[in-house]
Amino acid sequence: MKSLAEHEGTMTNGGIDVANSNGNESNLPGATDVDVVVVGAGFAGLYLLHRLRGLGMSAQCFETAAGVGGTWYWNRYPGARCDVESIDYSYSFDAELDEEWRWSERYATQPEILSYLEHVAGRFDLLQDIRFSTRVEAATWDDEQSLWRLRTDVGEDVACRHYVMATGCLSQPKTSEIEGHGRFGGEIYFTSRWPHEGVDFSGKRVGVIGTGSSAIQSIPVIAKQSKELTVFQRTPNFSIPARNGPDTAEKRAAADRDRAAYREQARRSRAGVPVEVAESGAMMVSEEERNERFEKAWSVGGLFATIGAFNDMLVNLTSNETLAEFIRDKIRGIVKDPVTAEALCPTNHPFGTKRPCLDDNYYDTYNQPHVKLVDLLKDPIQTITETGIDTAAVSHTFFTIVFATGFDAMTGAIVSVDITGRKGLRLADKWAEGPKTYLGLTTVGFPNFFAITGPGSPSVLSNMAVSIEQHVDWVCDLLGDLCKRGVDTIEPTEMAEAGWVQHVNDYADITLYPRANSWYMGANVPGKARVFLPYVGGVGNYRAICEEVVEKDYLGFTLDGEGQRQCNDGIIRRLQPDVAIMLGVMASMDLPPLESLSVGEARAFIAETQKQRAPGPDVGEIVDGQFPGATRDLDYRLYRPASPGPHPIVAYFHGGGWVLGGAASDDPLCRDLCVQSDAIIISMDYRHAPEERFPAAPDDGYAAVQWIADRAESLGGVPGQLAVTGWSAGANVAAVVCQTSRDSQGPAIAGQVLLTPVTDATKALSSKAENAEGYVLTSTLMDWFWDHYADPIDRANPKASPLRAADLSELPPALVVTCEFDPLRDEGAAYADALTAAGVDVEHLSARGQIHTSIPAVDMLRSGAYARQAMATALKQFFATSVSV
Ligand code: NA7
Repeated sequence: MKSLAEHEGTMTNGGIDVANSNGNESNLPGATDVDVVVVGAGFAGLYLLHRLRGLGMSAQCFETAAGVGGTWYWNRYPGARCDVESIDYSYSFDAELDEEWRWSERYATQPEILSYLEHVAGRFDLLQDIRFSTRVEAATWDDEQSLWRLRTDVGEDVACRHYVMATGCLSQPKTSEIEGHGRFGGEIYFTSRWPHEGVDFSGKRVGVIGTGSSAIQSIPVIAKQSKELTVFQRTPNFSIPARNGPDTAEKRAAADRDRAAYREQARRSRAGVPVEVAESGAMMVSEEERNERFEKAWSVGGLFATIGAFNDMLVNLTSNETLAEFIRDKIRGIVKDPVTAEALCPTNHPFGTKRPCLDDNYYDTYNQPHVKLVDLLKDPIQTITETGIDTAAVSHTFFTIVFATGFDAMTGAIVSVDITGRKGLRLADKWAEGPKTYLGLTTVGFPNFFAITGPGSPSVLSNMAVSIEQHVDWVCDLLGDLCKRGVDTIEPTEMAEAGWVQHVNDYADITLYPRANSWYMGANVPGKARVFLPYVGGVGNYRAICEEVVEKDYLGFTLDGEGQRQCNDGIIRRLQPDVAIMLGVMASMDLPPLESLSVGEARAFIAETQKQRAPGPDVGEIVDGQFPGATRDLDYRLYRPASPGPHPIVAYFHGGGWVLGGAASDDPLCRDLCVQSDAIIISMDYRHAPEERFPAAPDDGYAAVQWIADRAESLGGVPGQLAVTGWSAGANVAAVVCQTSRDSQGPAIAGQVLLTPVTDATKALSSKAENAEGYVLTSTLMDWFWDHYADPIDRANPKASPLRAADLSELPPALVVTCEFDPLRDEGAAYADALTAAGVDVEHLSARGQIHTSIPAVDMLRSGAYARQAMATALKQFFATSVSV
């Protein structure tokens, strides 16, 4: 290994030769010692060095440890293994390496993984560029010279153009917050910093604190040696049998058949592992089939078989609970003492929202007479003493205490270096309320700084080997490109970063993950911001995003070089993630545009798709009936809450462009509104175009509210407590009904909730052009609806375009919901503004990232739940302030 000071001759600096430097010379203006400094010599650091060398860039790696391996250097505790199969958890960048290295087990042990990494370091001659036993303590951006100045713990200063933290996600041990930590007179070990010579537990009384992965792997091994073992458990964890052994023949065959294709499949997969993706949710099959699939997953073992048994484990609480209970039953079946078994059963978080563990006889270990579990929820630790651990009830005496208490995950290692960016901004301060990154790779204020598998990237929710390679490739391709272009600095923009942070949170929020106090949420470290740290959108999807950023010429980045500056500002993902997934599925189905069908075909198509939808939540009662419309009888469907009545009544008008749909077509939304508002929802049909054109629909709508008002009591309602709501064309009907009722001294309407209403056919508002295509309701489809519904001359009539009414005063209070990617967005917003200007009490909810059809998709799109909740809340408020008669 050559030290920096020993380097001679010239080095490249972004393609420009500069004098090499050492010591003080590195402080010469603009002089860099190396192009890139890499911190960490684990999986990421090693591959980085290899790639940078290939680019002809000079690089220096600093590593605190005395050898390569990163987390696999430090985590040497007994039983330490990876929880991803080794066939997958290995490099793919070199076909020969991939071919020549054979793992001895399905899940390799820590020594085997470490020897693999040592082999890689030797095979690619990487050691010469790594400075071991050297920690980077501080890094400061020199804005004048556009370079980073680093200081190591041996007092060395290094200047570099680019600075890459390859420090891993789980490498900074969590400091112990347990009182009395320093007092213990016996042996203390941390699973994350295990002695190289190993630990002999023979004949000893041992206490283990923690029941995460490290504990669950080491406890069965420690139990074999120790005289007595006491495990202190704060939160029981789900653990699945690893079923370790040789690779399964099936897996080996799949990998060997076409290794390149196998690796590519992993890169485009959800978690970085090529597995079959289940197509159904757990509640879509019978209980028998569900249990069969769980049994199969249990017998195969491993994380992916279990989590992948159904496609909704991490988004649907009911589905998740079936698996959670299946595992709890397994625990009860294995552990003989019922009190211990029950204490080991996790109940405070859904399966998978804390990292599930893989074990080798973990639960069975508690059947051994010398192994005991202390349930800290019942008997918490008070202090560590000179001789052991005092809980509230018992003084435990130990010879050895093992801390398996985890890590300051994802951000801990990065901010443990004192990193200062532009204008003296410290990264630790910037991230105090939670990390803010663009793509999990870069952060505003810190030019030329990259974090491999940083917060906001798939990282710990994926096979790290795949995610590391992807990040390293992305960074190195970028550096090569910047070098060619003569760009000196790259930095994300505020807008891009804020958009990415939002997208990461949006994704987390449609899953169950935020429900657990996990290290994914930063919840294991006292005082750490509670923010979901990794990106849950999946490895393949994330890779496509990173590729798109480059295709769009570094969207969201500012690039600066001599005489050049480029900034393609923007946000890479703005749609709500579940909406984007739904649009992707629809696109893959290659459905015909509705407007290309005849009206009959379009109605049949909609009816068919509705049959395939889940119904939405249960209500107390559903009654179908008929009411007299303006000219003939029409259908209604009444949804009654389960709570005792009488209830206020809401007349609901369905969507469908005055052409499609019926009283039952918005069933899930009506059920949801009924449950959440505790009101009777009556979905009132109206005559449809083209058979019965304008003004048939609003005339029927008005007849509907008159009919309800006349018999509110017999319908189970509270007389005088009547509101209207509707979606799209139905919201248009609802808005017109309010105007008609005002003008005709009709029934008093307590309020109107208008979801993405049609309000004006005549104005060319920008949302029509912006969202003309791609978001289900296209501008051509809207034109098709209008053409069927109303002659051009009628469209300016306020009964067709309520925004054109001469007077909007004295109308009922309103909630108007508009969606960002909806051609109708601006006309809904204009109606809200016009109502406000007329003195009406209006709330306008602008739903970010939503499309015209997404809020009613109760059964599919969780991201719209808050808007549905707001609609129900508005209804409740209308009734709370209205006067019953
Ligand atoms: P984890 O999974 O964070 O587990 C740490 C365990 O230590 C967990 O059971 C914690 O309980 C427990 N803990 C932490 N602090 C305390 C205190 N003060 N008192 C009692 N118990 C405590 O870390 P691991 O090293 O096991 O695994 C990390 C990852 O590495 C793993 O997920 C795999 O991806 C590989 P808590 O749950 O916080 O109540």
